[in-house]
Amino acid sequence: MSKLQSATDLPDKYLSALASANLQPLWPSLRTLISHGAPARSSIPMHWNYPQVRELLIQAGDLTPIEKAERRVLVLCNPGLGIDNLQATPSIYIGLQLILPGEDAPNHRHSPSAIRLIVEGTGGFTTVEGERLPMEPGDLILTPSGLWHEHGHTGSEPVIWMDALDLPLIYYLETSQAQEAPLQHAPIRPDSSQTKFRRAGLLPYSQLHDRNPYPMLRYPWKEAREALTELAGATDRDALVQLAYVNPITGEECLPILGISALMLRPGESADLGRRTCSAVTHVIEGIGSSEIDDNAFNWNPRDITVIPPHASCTLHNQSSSKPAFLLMVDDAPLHRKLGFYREYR
Ligand code: 1HN
Repeated sequence: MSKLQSATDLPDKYLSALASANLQPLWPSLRTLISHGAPARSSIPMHWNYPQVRELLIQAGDLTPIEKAERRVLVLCNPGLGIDNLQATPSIYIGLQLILPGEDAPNHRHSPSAIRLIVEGTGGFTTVEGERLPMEPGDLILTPSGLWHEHGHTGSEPVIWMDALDLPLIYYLETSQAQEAPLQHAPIRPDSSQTKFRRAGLLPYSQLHDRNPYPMLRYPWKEAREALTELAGATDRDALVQLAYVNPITGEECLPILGISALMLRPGESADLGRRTCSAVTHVIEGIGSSEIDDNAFNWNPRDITVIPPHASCTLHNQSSSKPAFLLMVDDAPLHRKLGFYREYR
């Protein structure tokens, strides 16, 4: 592969003539833009200990009234991408959000899609398009692009959840926008995970011809944990125990860009995830362990959050020899699959 000319090899006069005409030569940047071998990468493996973030988030509860924040969130920023850019990975935004008893986070909708994973506390709820979704630790709640959503809290302790949004990408596309509306006082419907989609393999008959793109918005952890435990019993020791969260009607991923899955590591298990083209973020629902991501090793405890950059190698270890560990994974694999270059390799 021949070395290409760099900009400094060109006469200054020529370079300033190009710049004043809003032109750039391609060839000095070509090898970075389409890197041969591994892609150019700025994001780095990262890890946040939950107690440290929690302490600062609880302080925000004293410092910033909900009316002055709309959403009281601390954003987990990957320094490789510049901490002002609010990116955990190139495409994934991650925040930890606090709501205190009696507070309302007002109703709005926006073009980015969000998922929420409840981290601690009970009594919180999100209302999405008139459907009231209770928040119990470990539950997953979707607020897809364009759906009205608001949060409330009728319990007595702080409620904290992890938000994951496809915001970096939507913002980059210059199409991130929101609208506000009064709180949803309409009759509150119960959550469809408990009514219409109670069992895998059984659908309300009308859904065969009347398809809602986002039929189920809450995935209770109690059910996902049971399903993982059953799956572990039917999975070879050397295979991953992993469940994808999908649309119960189509079986496809829940959201267009972000993918969600839950992993169980059996006692003492090490799982080599290899390398994937996509980026990912893991959140520990239960258990203790460690993640080796390229040359970094992070020990984790419940509620910690770890970033796996695109193309990084990743091996997960459950450090308990008696208890399983459970991780939630958010990634941008659905987008990579749609773009036709999703790949897993070693
Ligand atoms: C948002 O709407 C929420 O609804 C949380 O709770 C975090 C981050 C960026 C943009 C919109 C929410 C957000 C957000």
